[in-house]
Amino acid sequence: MKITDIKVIVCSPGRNFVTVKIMTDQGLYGVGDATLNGREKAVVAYLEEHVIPCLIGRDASRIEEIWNYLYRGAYWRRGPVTMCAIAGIDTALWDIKAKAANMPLYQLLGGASREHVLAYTHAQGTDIAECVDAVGARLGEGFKAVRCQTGIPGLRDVYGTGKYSVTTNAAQDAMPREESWSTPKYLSYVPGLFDRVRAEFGEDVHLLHDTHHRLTPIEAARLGKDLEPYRLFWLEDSVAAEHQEGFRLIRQHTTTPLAVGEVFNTIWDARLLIEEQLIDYIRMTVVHAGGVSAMRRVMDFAAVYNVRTGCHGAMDMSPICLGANLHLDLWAPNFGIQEYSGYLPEIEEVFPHAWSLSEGMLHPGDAIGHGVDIDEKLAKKYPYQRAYLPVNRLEDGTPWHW
Ligand code: EZ4
Ligand code: CO
Repeated sequence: MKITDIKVIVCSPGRNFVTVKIMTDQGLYGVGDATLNGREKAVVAYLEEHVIPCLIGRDASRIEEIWNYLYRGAYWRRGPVTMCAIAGIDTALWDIKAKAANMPLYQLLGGASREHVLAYTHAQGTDIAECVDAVGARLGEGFKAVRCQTGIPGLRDVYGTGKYSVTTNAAQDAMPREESWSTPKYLSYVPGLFDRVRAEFGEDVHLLHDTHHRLTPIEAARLGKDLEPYRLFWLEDSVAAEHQEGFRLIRQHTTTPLAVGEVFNTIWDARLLIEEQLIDYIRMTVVHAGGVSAMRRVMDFAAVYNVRTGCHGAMDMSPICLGANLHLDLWAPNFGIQEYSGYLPEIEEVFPHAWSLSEGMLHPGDAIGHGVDIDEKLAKKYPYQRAYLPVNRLEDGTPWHW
């Protein structure tokens, strides 16, 4: 089966998405997500200028060979732009292979290990009281696991909260919006949130929290200890993980489970963390990891060390990425949880999908392939809009981790 054409489709049904569509001479086609939030056009150029010309006429069934050709052949390896481009191609090729086999993708991977996959969603508020109400609302929708984020008194626009929250709506800024941060204020306020949420909703609900890379290892260790009484499902991205060794210190001090990895692009970004069992959940996801082939390898490697999966699934991962990820989740022996922040209705219309959510559980569906498509005609109605993620500063103006 030969690749005859590859299209890169950019659309913005509330937020930008980059989609790869691969056509073959057998009439089968596949789609993959290549969205890199805030740097979308860099991936488009990488694909159109550098990747697609090399793939026309090739055998679409040789996924592993094409992955390695793109990864090793570029010489300049790794990095989010490269790996999102490879992911778009790889995911589309798996879609084609599963369609050719007349199977849902999870069957090709080895079949289902479970009936459905546990999802967690987001609750947020500008303060503790607002967040507690939001948790109640999410539980009312049937979710069994909720990520809780609160604003901090005295700080304007804190990550994951407020009306501009990138995690709960599609807010896109034409120029980078500035948020603010104070680690001392955060560390003294946040334990009170979990105290209130546990008091209100009891022990049955799984609670998660995202620190978005802002602490040092010793600060993360203190937060982990302070949160131990509330038995979190995980504490996410407590430190920036370029320095993987930093997790040794956190690990020595707290039994709060740790998750990291949504900004990782390759298995090597997580190697030490997994081998030394410094984390409990690996957050990598299909689009940023380099596709289904790469994500399967990460999941298997993690399984060897008792590290479970907790794949990134905020709104900027398109419904195609989520769909592909759900097939891996259903298969992975070491599945932990899947993030699901939900989508705007316009996004769901542009990306018709077989996956579904019921009572806080997700299932990829039994359509052949990965079960997600793009309505190209509808996508045309939503042209690309330049958009940035926010940036972050300490109160004295110092640029800080966002
Ligand atoms: O900030 O996907 O856990 N979820 C997150 C996300 C990320 C966005 C960045 O594009 O941290 O909300
Ligand atoms: Co996160």
